[in-house]
Amino acid sequence: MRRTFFCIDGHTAGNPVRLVAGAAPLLKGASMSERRQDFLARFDWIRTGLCFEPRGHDMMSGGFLYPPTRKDTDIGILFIETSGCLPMCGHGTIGIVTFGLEHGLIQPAEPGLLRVEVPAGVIEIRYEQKGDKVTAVRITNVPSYVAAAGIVVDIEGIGTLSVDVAYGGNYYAIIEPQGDYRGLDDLGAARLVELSGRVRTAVREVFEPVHPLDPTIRGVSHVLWADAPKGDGADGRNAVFYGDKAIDRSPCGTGTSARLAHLAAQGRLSPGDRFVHESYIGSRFTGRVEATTSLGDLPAIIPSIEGSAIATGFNTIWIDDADRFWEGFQV
Ligand code: PYC
Repeated sequence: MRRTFFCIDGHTAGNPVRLVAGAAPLLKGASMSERRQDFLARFDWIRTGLCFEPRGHDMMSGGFLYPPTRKDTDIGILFIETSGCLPMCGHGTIGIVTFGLEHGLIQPAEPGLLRVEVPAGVIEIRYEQKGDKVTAVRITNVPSYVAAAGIVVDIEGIGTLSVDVAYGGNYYAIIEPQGDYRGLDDLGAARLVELSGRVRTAVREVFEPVHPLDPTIRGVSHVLWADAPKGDGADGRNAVFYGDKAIDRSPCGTGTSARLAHLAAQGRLSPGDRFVHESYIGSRFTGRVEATTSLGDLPAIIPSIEGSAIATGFNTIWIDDADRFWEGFQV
């Protein structure tokens, strides 16, 4: 049997986005969070087939558009990525919304504004369009908060680190320069990948964050190495690790949201403050602390992130069970 997926490929600030515009499976569930669980249980081969080698690579991510389950939203997004189906993905949303608008797959009721249902909740999008090009997308993201501070882990190859855990749509282990972590330029990408895997395992052994309103969102999935900015006009730099081998080429939307919550909790940012975040390759998102709020009993912020995406082409991909690697593979 062969299944054909019509995709629009591109990138947001350098990180890949594959919008799967055809052949989205029909999902069960009364919310995008429930549909995410259904997809993982019954259709995960689509994710691995489209994201893993030989059709994808270590950084591959993207998503499907769905009719939303809520009347107060315009569209739903289900994210796919090498590590699973993320509750929320910032660079993915910027790419999916850009390609969807540019190719007529999203028809907004009010130009410039969209409310989008994602597994992590409802986000608001404001975008700018010039002719047929979407030039900027700003996401007002889900409430973001610090789940733990000062978790001490001993990591082979870099020693003792104090790690904080913050949520911005996914849970991040955040590491500021300290001890033998002197900054990103001190560690090459290969070392970052190796150390990040160890950090994530060590943190998972001692702490499992659980989202106060949706217990299906749990556990540290990403590692964010924070650093001082490199370029003029930026406020910070990061390298975000996800999956098993990926360093985000973008400044990472949910990572930037988690970092904003982290800096706000430490009194280093206040509502209204902007924070220009540079990625490992020097691309940028503009973050902002929009407001303070609460999540369950916990203090939280509403962050926004702004960036842009570029479509690079159409890609019609087959998954054929005559292919030994129909489900994809990772090495
Ligand atoms: O932009 O939120 C993001 C993201 C998550 C994983 C990779 N990028």
